Amino acid sequence: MMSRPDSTRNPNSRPPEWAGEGKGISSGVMPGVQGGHDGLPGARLQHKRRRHPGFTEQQMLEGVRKCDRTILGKVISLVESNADHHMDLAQNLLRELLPETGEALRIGITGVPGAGKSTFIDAFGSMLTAKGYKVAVLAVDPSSTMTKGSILGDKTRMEKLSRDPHAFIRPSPSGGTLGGVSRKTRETMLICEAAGFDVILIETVGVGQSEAAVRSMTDFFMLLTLTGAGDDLQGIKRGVMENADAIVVNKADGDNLIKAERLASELTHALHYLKSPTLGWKPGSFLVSSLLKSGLDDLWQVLLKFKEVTAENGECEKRRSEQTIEWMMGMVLEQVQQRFLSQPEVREALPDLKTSVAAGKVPATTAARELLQTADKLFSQANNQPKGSK
Ligand SMILES: Nc1nc2c(ncn2[C@@H]2O[C@H](COP(=O)(O)OP(=O)(O)OP(=O)(O)O)[C@@H](O)[C@H]2O)c(=O)[nH]1
Ligand SMILES: [Mg+2]
Repeated sequence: MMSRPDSTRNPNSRPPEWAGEGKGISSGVMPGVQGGHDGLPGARLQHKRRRHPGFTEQQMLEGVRKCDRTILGKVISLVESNADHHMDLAQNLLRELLPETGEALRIGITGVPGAGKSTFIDAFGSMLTAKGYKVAVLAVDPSSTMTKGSILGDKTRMEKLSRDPHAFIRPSPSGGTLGGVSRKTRETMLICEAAGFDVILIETVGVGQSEAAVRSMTDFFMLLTLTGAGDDLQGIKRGVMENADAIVVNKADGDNLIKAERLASELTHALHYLKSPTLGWKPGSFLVSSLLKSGLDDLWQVLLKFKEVTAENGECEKRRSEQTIEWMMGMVLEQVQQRFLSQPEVREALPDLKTSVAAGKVPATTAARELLQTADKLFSQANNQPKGSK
Protein backbone atom coordinates (compact mmCIF):
# COMPACT_ATOMS: atom_id res chain seq x y z
CA MET A 1 0.00 0.00 0.00
CA MET A 2 1.37 3.37 -0.98
CA SER A 3 -0.87 5.53 1.17
CA ARG A 4 -1.55 5.20 4.86
CA PRO A 5 -5.09 4.69 6.12
CA ASP A 6 -4.68 7.28 8.84
CA SER A 7 -1.99 9.58 7.65
CA THR A 8 -3.09 12.46 9.89
CA ARG A 9 -1.10 10.82 12.67
CA ASN A 10 2.12 11.12 10.76
CA PRO A 11 2.51 14.62 9.36
CA ASN A 12 5.71 13.78 7.50
CA SER A 13 4.08 11.20 5.28
CA ARG A 14 0.82 12.95 4.57
CA PRO A 15 0.04 13.05 0.87
CA PRO A 16 -1.34 16.30 -0.50
CA GLU A 17 -5.12 16.80 -0.43
CA TRP A 18 -5.43 16.18 -4.14
CA ALA A 19 -3.92 12.72 -3.97
CA GLY A 20 -6.70 10.17 -4.08
CA GLU A 21 -6.78 7.01 -2.02
CA GLY A 22 -4.58 4.26 -3.40
CA LYS A 23 -2.84 6.52 -5.87
CA GLY A 24 0.78 6.49 -4.81
CA ILE A 25 2.63 9.76 -5.21
CA SER A 26 6.31 10.26 -5.70
CA SER A 27 6.59 13.47 -3.70
CA GLY A 28 5.71 11.97 -0.28
CA VAL A 29 8.32 12.29 2.45
CA MET A 30 9.31 8.96 4.00
CA PRO A 31 9.46 8.95 7.81
CA GLY A 32 13.11 7.80 7.73
CA VAL A 33 15.47 8.46 10.62
CA GLN A 34 14.86 10.99 13.36
CA GLY A 35 15.91 14.48 12.40
CA GLY A 36 17.62 15.53 9.17
CA HIS A 37 19.95 13.61 6.86
CA ASP A 38 22.74 13.87 9.35
CA GLY A 39 20.60 12.33 12.08
CA LEU A 40 20.44 15.59 14.04
CA PRO A 41 17.12 17.28 14.79
CA GLY A 42 16.34 18.91 11.49
CA ALA A 43 15.09 22.47 11.50
CA ARG A 44 13.07 21.87 8.36
CA LEU A 45 11.30 18.85 9.75
CA GLN A 46 10.47 20.67 12.97
CA HIS A 47 9.13 23.57 10.98
CA LYS A 48 6.94 21.23 8.97
CA ARG A 49 5.70 19.62 12.13
CA ARG A 50 4.56 22.96 13.47
CA ARG A 51 2.78 23.88 10.29
CA HIS A 52 0.97 20.56 9.93
CA PRO A 53 0.20 19.32 13.39
CA GLY A 54 -1.30 15.86 13.42
CA PHE A 55 -4.29 15.31 15.67
CA THR A 56 -5.85 12.17 16.96
CA GLU A 57 -9.57 11.64 16.40
CA GLN A 58 -10.18 12.41 20.04
CA GLN A 59 -8.25 15.67 19.82
CA MET A 60 -10.21 16.64 16.74
CA LEU A 61 -13.54 15.95 18.45
CA GLU A 62 -12.55 17.91 21.52
CA GLY A 63 -11.16 20.71 19.37
CA VAL A 64 -14.41 21.06 17.45
CA ARG A 65 -16.43 21.03 20.67
CA LYS A 66 -14.24 23.77 22.10
CA CYS A 67 -14.41 25.66 18.81
CA ASP A 68 -10.63 25.62 18.45
CA ARG A 69 -10.22 27.39 15.11
CA THR A 70 -7.13 25.48 14.01
CA ILE A 71 -8.85 22.15 14.56
CA LEU A 72 -12.13 23.41 13.12
CA GLY A 73 -10.30 24.38 9.93
CA LYS A 74 -8.52 21.03 9.84
CA VAL A 75 -11.74 19.04 10.27
CA ILE A 76 -13.50 21.08 7.58
CA SER A 77 -10.56 20.41 5.27
CA LEU A 78 -11.10 16.69 5.88
CA VAL A 79 -14.78 17.11 5.02
CA GLU A 80 -13.81 18.95 1.84
CA SER A 81 -11.16 16.46 0.78
CA ASN A 82 -11.86 14.00 -2.03
CA ALA A 83 -9.37 11.45 -0.75
CA ASP A 84 -11.10 8.29 0.50
CA HIS A 85 -9.16 8.04 3.76
CA HIS A 86 -9.96 11.68 4.61
CA MET A 87 -13.61 11.04 3.85
CA ASP A 88 -13.61 7.97 6.12
CA LEU A 89 -12.11 9.94 8.96
CA ALA A 90 -14.48 12.88 8.39
CA GLN A 91 -17.46 10.49 8.47
CA ASN A 92 -16.27 8.98 11.76
CA LEU A 93 -16.03 12.45 13.25
CA LEU A 94 -19.45 13.44 11.91
CA ARG A 95 -21.02 10.33 13.36
CA GLU A 96 -19.64 11.23 16.78
CA LEU A 97 -20.66 14.87 16.53
CA LEU A 98 -24.12 14.36 15.03
CA PRO A 99 -25.95 14.35 18.40
CA GLU A 100 -24.47 17.79 19.08
CA THR A 101 -25.74 19.33 15.83
CA GLY A 102 -29.05 20.90 14.88
CA GLU A 103 -29.22 23.74 17.37
CA ALA A 104 -28.45 26.56 14.93
CA LEU A 105 -30.84 28.58 12.82
CA ARG A 106 -29.86 27.81 9.23
CA ILE A 107 -30.40 30.72 6.88
CA GLY A 108 -29.90 30.63 3.11
CA ILE A 109 -29.24 33.88 1.25
CA THR A 110 -29.43 34.30 -2.49
CA GLY A 111 -29.34 37.28 -4.83
CA VAL A 112 -27.89 38.38 -8.13
CA PRO A 113 -24.24 39.51 -8.20
CA GLY A 114 -24.10 43.02 -6.81
CA ALA A 115 -27.30 42.70 -4.78
CA GLY A 116 -25.16 43.29 -1.73
CA LYS A 117 -25.06 39.79 -0.21
CA SER A 118 -21.56 40.10 1.20
CA THR A 119 -22.16 43.60 2.55
CA PHE A 120 -25.45 42.45 4.05
CA ILE A 121 -23.86 39.41 5.70
CA ASP A 122 -21.09 41.58 7.12
CA ALA A 123 -23.59 44.00 8.65
CA PHE A 124 -26.18 41.42 9.70
CA GLY A 125 -23.60 39.00 11.08
CA SER A 126 -21.85 41.75 13.05
CA MET A 127 -25.16 42.82 14.54
CA LEU A 128 -25.77 39.22 15.64
CA THR A 129 -22.36 38.78 17.23
CA ALA A 130 -22.93 42.07 19.09
CA LYS A 131 -26.10 40.46 20.46
CA GLY A 132 -23.98 37.57 21.74
CA TYR A 133 -24.60 35.00 18.99
CA LYS A 134 -21.89 33.00 17.27
CA VAL A 135 -22.21 33.25 13.50
CA ALA A 136 -20.79 31.00 10.77
CA VAL A 137 -20.83 32.09 7.13
CA LEU A 138 -20.62 29.40 4.45
CA ALA A 139 -21.24 29.41 0.72
CA VAL A 140 -22.29 27.20 -2.18
CA ASP A 141 -20.67 28.24 -5.40
CA PRO A 142 -19.83 25.47 -7.85
CA SER A 143 -18.44 28.03 -10.29
CA SER A 144 -15.48 28.55 -7.99
CA THR A 145 -14.07 25.45 -9.73
CA MET A 146 -13.52 27.64 -12.75
CA THR A 147 -12.29 30.75 -11.00
CA LYS A 148 -10.04 28.77 -8.66
CA GLY A 149 -11.02 30.97 -5.80
CA SER A 150 -14.26 31.76 -4.18
CA ILE A 151 -16.23 34.76 -5.27
CA LEU A 152 -18.65 34.03 -2.48
CA GLY A 153 -18.08 34.24 1.20
CA ASP A 154 -15.25 36.56 0.24
CA LYS A 155 -13.62 38.09 3.22
CA THR A 156 -12.82 41.36 1.48
CA ARG A 157 -16.46 42.46 1.55
CA MET A 158 -16.86 41.07 5.04
CA GLU A 159 -14.16 43.11 6.63
CA LYS A 160 -15.77 43.55 9.99
CA LEU A 161 -17.04 40.00 10.34
CA SER A 162 -13.76 38.43 9.24
CA ARG A 163 -12.03 40.08 12.20
CA ASP A 164 -14.80 39.17 14.63
CA PRO A 165 -13.80 36.47 17.16
CA HIS A 166 -17.43 35.29 17.35
CA ALA A 167 -17.73 34.77 13.60
CA PHE A 168 -16.31 32.13 11.30
CA ILE A 169 -16.21 32.53 7.54
CA ARG A 170 -15.53 29.61 5.25
CA PRO A 171 -15.58 30.25 1.50
CA SER A 172 -17.28 27.83 -0.85
CA PRO A 173 -15.44 24.56 -1.30
CA SER A 174 -13.99 24.59 -4.78
CA GLY A 175 -13.98 21.81 -7.31
CA GLY A 176 -16.47 19.19 -8.27
CA THR A 177 -20.13 19.01 -9.08
CA LEU A 178 -22.90 20.94 -7.39
CA GLY A 179 -23.73 17.72 -5.53
CA GLY A 180 -20.18 17.49 -4.21
CA VAL A 181 -19.98 21.15 -3.23
CA SER A 182 -23.37 20.91 -1.49
CA ARG A 183 -22.37 17.84 0.49
CA LYS A 184 -19.24 19.59 1.70
CA THR A 185 -21.16 22.70 2.73
CA ARG A 186 -23.83 20.66 4.53
CA GLU A 187 -21.25 18.71 6.46
CA THR A 188 -19.31 21.87 7.26
CA MET A 189 -22.56 23.30 8.61
CA LEU A 190 -22.92 20.29 10.93
CA ILE A 191 -19.34 20.68 12.15
CA CYS A 192 -20.01 24.38 12.84
CA GLU A 193 -23.14 23.48 14.79
CA ALA A 194 -21.19 21.02 16.91
CA ALA A 195 -18.72 23.85 17.50
CA GLY A 196 -21.55 25.88 19.00
CA PHE A 197 -22.43 28.36 16.25
CA ASP A 198 -25.97 29.68 16.75
CA VAL A 199 -26.62 31.09 13.31
CA ILE A 200 -25.40 29.66 10.00
CA LEU A 201 -25.61 31.97 7.00
CA ILE A 202 -25.19 30.20 3.67
CA GLU A 203 -24.65 32.46 0.70
CA THR A 204 -25.19 31.52 -2.90
CA VAL A 205 -25.23 33.46 -6.12
CA GLY A 206 -28.63 33.79 -7.75
CA VAL A 207 -28.03 31.62 -10.76
CA GLY A 208 -28.70 28.02 -11.69
CA GLN A 209 -29.30 25.11 -9.42
CA SER A 210 -27.21 26.30 -6.50
CA GLU A 211 -30.21 28.21 -5.13
CA ALA A 212 -32.23 25.01 -4.94
CA ALA A 213 -29.28 23.33 -3.24
CA VAL A 214 -29.11 26.01 -0.56
CA ARG A 215 -32.89 25.98 -0.09
CA SER A 216 -32.63 22.23 0.52
CA MET A 217 -30.14 22.63 3.38
CA THR A 218 -31.57 25.61 5.26
CA ASP A 219 -34.56 26.40 7.47
CA PHE A 220 -35.16 29.90 6.20
CA PHE A 221 -34.46 30.99 2.64
CA MET A 222 -34.04 34.67 1.90
CA LEU A 223 -33.88 36.44 -1.44
CA LEU A 224 -31.86 39.63 -1.35
CA THR A 225 -32.85 42.02 -4.08
CA LEU A 226 -32.48 45.66 -5.12
CA THR A 227 -34.15 48.16 -7.38
CA GLY A 228 -32.99 49.04 -10.87
CA ALA A 229 -30.44 46.95 -12.78
CA GLY A 230 -33.34 44.98 -14.28
CA ASP A 231 -33.88 43.31 -10.96
CA ASP A 232 -37.28 44.71 -10.17
CA LEU A 233 -40.38 42.60 -9.95
CA GLN A 234 -40.20 41.41 -13.58
CA GLY A 235 -36.56 40.45 -13.18
CA ILE A 236 -37.12 38.14 -10.23
CA LYS A 237 -37.56 34.55 -11.19
CA ARG A 238 -40.87 33.17 -10.06
CA GLY A 239 -39.26 29.93 -8.93
CA VAL A 240 -36.98 31.78 -6.54
CA MET A 241 -39.84 33.87 -5.19
CA GLU A 242 -41.88 30.76 -4.54
CA ASN A 243 -39.06 29.32 -2.51
CA ALA A 244 -38.40 32.40 -0.41
CA ASP A 245 -39.50 32.80 3.21
CA ALA A 246 -38.68 36.49 2.90
CA ILE A 247 -37.64 38.93 0.22
CA VAL A 248 -35.27 41.57 1.45
CA VAL A 249 -34.94 44.75 -0.58
CA ASN A 250 -31.40 45.95 0.07
CA LYS A 251 -29.91 49.38 -0.60
CA ALA A 252 -32.98 51.14 0.76
CA ASP A 253 -31.03 54.34 1.31
CA GLY A 254 -30.36 57.76 -0.23
CA ASP A 255 -31.98 58.43 -3.59
CA ASN A 256 -32.95 54.79 -3.80
CA LEU A 257 -35.22 54.76 -0.78
CA ILE A 258 -38.48 55.70 -2.54
CA LYS A 259 -37.92 53.18 -5.33
CA ALA A 260 -37.03 50.50 -2.78
CA GLU A 261 -40.24 51.19 -0.85
CA ARG A 262 -42.26 50.89 -4.03
CA LEU A 263 -40.59 47.60 -4.93
CA ALA A 264 -41.18 46.23 -1.44
CA SER A 265 -44.90 46.96 -1.61
CA GLU A 266 -45.13 45.40 -5.09
CA LEU A 267 -43.38 42.33 -3.76
CA THR A 268 -45.69 42.06 -0.78
CA HIS A 269 -48.60 42.18 -3.19
CA ALA A 270 -47.08 39.54 -5.47
CA LEU A 271 -46.20 37.25 -2.55
CA HIS A 272 -49.81 37.34 -1.54
CA TYR A 273 -50.67 35.23 -4.59
CA LEU A 274 -47.93 32.67 -4.13
CA LYS A 275 -48.03 29.55 -2.04
CA SER A 276 -45.69 29.79 0.94
CA PRO A 277 -42.83 27.28 0.97
CA THR A 278 -43.31 26.85 4.72
CA LEU A 279 -46.50 25.69 6.38
CA GLY A 280 -47.84 28.27 8.85
CA TRP A 281 -45.62 31.05 7.55
CA LYS A 282 -46.52 34.01 5.36
CA PRO A 283 -43.49 35.33 3.46
CA GLY A 284 -43.16 39.11 3.40
CA SER A 285 -40.83 41.72 1.97
CA PHE A 286 -38.54 43.87 4.09
CA LEU A 287 -36.42 46.95 3.54
CA VAL A 288 -32.84 47.09 4.67
CA SER A 289 -29.75 49.14 4.03
CA SER A 290 -26.64 47.12 4.64
CA LEU A 291 -24.65 50.31 4.23
CA LEU A 292 -26.56 52.29 6.89
CA LYS A 293 -27.32 49.10 8.85
CA SER A 294 -31.01 49.96 8.95
CA GLY A 295 -33.81 47.40 9.04
CA LEU A 296 -31.45 44.66 10.20
CA ASP A 297 -32.84 44.27 13.69
CA ASP A 298 -36.43 44.17 12.39
CA LEU A 299 -35.38 41.41 10.03
CA TRP A 300 -33.82 39.47 12.89
CA GLN A 301 -37.10 39.71 14.81
CA VAL A 302 -38.83 38.20 11.75
CA LEU A 303 -36.36 35.33 11.79
CA LEU A 304 -36.89 34.72 15.49
CA LYS A 305 -40.62 34.66 14.89
CA PHE A 306 -40.10 32.15 12.07
CA LYS A 307 -38.04 29.96 14.37
CA GLU A 308 -40.74 30.07 17.03
CA VAL A 309 -43.59 29.34 14.61
CA THR A 310 -41.84 26.45 12.85
CA ALA A 311 -40.65 24.93 16.12
CA GLU A 312 -44.18 25.04 17.48
CA ASN A 313 -45.91 23.58 14.44
CA GLY A 314 -43.18 20.99 13.86
CA GLU A 315 -42.30 22.30 10.40
CA CYS A 316 -38.65 22.87 11.19
CA GLU A 317 -38.07 19.33 12.36
CA LYS A 318 -40.13 17.90 9.50
CA ARG A 319 -38.29 19.98 6.91
CA ARG A 320 -34.90 18.96 8.29
CA SER A 321 -35.74 15.25 8.28
CA GLU A 322 -37.06 15.46 4.74
CA GLN A 323 -33.99 17.41 3.66
CA THR A 324 -31.62 14.82 5.09
CA ILE A 325 -33.44 11.87 3.56
CA GLU A 326 -33.66 13.62 0.21
CA TRP A 327 -29.96 14.37 0.42
CA MET A 328 -29.10 10.75 1.17
CA MET A 329 -31.29 9.46 -1.66
CA GLY A 330 -29.83 12.08 -3.98
CA MET A 331 -26.33 10.81 -3.26
CA VAL A 332 -27.37 7.20 -3.83
CA LEU A 333 -29.15 7.96 -7.09
CA GLU A 334 -26.29 10.11 -8.35
CA GLN A 335 -23.87 7.25 -7.72
CA VAL A 336 -26.15 4.63 -9.27
CA GLN A 337 -26.52 6.78 -12.38
CA GLN A 338 -22.80 7.40 -12.57
CA ARG A 339 -21.94 3.72 -12.13
CA PHE A 340 -24.54 2.63 -14.63
CA LEU A 341 -23.41 5.06 -17.30
CA SER A 342 -19.75 4.22 -16.78
CA GLN A 343 -20.23 0.47 -17.39
CA PRO A 344 -18.34 -0.50 -20.59
CA GLU A 345 -21.39 -2.41 -21.90
CA VAL A 346 -23.62 0.62 -21.44
CA ARG A 347 -21.10 3.06 -22.85
CA GLU A 348 -20.68 0.88 -25.87
CA ALA A 349 -24.37 0.45 -26.58
CA LEU A 350 -25.47 4.01 -25.82
CA PRO A 351 -24.26 5.99 -28.89
CA ASP A 352 -25.91 3.62 -31.42
CA LEU A 353 -29.09 3.49 -29.40
CA LYS A 354 -29.23 7.27 -29.23
CA THR A 355 -28.74 7.53 -32.98
CA SER A 356 -31.47 4.98 -33.65
CA VAL A 357 -33.88 6.68 -31.26
CA ALA A 358 -33.14 10.11 -32.73
CA ALA A 359 -33.69 8.77 -36.27
CA GLY A 360 -37.01 7.26 -35.24
CA LYS A 361 -35.86 3.70 -35.94
CA VAL A 362 -36.21 2.36 -32.42
CA PRO A 363 -38.91 3.42 -29.96
CA ALA A 364 -37.44 5.25 -26.94
CA THR A 365 -39.02 2.78 -24.52
CA THR A 366 -37.51 -0.19 -26.33
CA ALA A 367 -34.09 1.45 -26.22
CA ALA A 368 -34.44 2.25 -22.52
CA ARG A 369 -35.47 -1.34 -21.76
CA GLU A 370 -32.52 -2.70 -23.72
CA LEU A 371 -30.13 -0.56 -21.74
CA LEU A 372 -31.75 -1.47 -18.46
CA GLN A 373 -31.52 -5.16 -19.30
CA THR A 374 -27.78 -4.65 -19.64
CA ALA A 375 -27.83 -3.14 -16.16
CA ASP A 376 -29.88 -6.06 -14.80
CA LYS A 377 -27.25 -8.44 -16.12
CA LEU A 378 -24.51 -6.42 -14.47
CA PHE A 379 -26.34 -6.32 -11.14
CA SER A 380 -27.05 -10.05 -11.16
CA GLN A 381 -23.39 -10.73 -11.97
CA ALA A 382 -22.37 -8.57 -9.03
CA ASN A 383 -24.81 -10.39 -6.74
CA ASN A 384 -23.52 -13.81 -7.77
CA GLN A 385 -19.93 -12.97 -6.95
CA PRO A 386 -18.55 -14.55 -3.78
CA LYS A 387 -18.59 -12.25 -0.74
CA GLY A 388 -15.52 -10.09 -0.26
CA SER A 389 -14.62 -9.86 -3.95
CA LYS A 390 -15.19 -6.62 -5.82
N1 LIG B 1 -26.06 52.18 -1.22
C1 LIG B 1 -25.87 50.94 -0.83
N2 LIG B 1 -24.92 50.17 -1.44
C2 LIG B 1 -24.74 48.91 -1.03
C3 LIG B 1 -25.54 48.34 0.00
N3 LIG B 1 -25.15 47.06 0.17
C4 LIG B 1 -24.16 46.82 -0.72
N4 LIG B 1 -23.91 47.94 -1.44
C5 LIG B 1 -22.88 48.08 -2.49
O1 LIG B 1 -23.21 47.21 -3.57
C6 LIG B 1 -22.03 46.69 -4.16
C7 LIG B 1 -22.10 45.18 -4.24
O2 LIG B 1 -22.12 44.67 -2.93
P1 LIG B 1 -21.63 43.18 -2.57
O3 LIG B 1 -21.87 43.03 -1.12
O4 LIG B 1 -20.28 42.93 -3.08
O5 LIG B 1 -22.65 42.34 -3.43
P2 LIG B 1 -22.76 40.77 -3.62
O6 LIG B 1 -24.18 40.46 -3.79
O7 LIG B 1 -22.01 40.07 -2.54
O8 LIG B 1 -22.02 40.55 -4.98
P3 LIG B 1 -21.30 39.23 -5.55
O9 LIG B 1 -20.34 38.76 -4.49
O10 LIG B 1 -20.60 39.74 -6.76
O11 LIG B 1 -22.36 38.24 -5.86
C8 LIG B 1 -20.87 47.20 -3.33
O12 LIG B 1 -20.31 48.30 -3.97
C9 LIG B 1 -21.51 47.63 -2.03
O13 LIG B 1 -20.84 48.67 -1.39
C10 LIG B 1 -26.53 49.17 0.63
O14 LIG B 1 -27.27 48.78 1.52
N5 LIG B 1 -26.65 50.45 0.16
MG1 LIG C 1 -20.35 38.70 -2.55
